[in-house]
Amino acid sequence: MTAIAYTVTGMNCEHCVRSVTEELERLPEVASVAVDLADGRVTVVSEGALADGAVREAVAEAGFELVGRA
Ligand SMILES: [Cu+2]
Repeated sequence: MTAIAYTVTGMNCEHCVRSVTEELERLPEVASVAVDLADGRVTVVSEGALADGAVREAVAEAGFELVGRA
């Protein structure tokens, strides 16, 4: 298992958190997702390698922007 934290902008409520979490959980490699709303930090636990680009796309699909690794 690998945990990587990312900074995501635009989230401002629990609904945003749920949207981002659901999109990331669609990725087959993703085991779990934890979102710190106050810090805009999204921690993704994955099995094996997870491409930053795939995470960025999932976050964009939810309507938010991945700035980079936190
Ligand atoms: Cu929201």
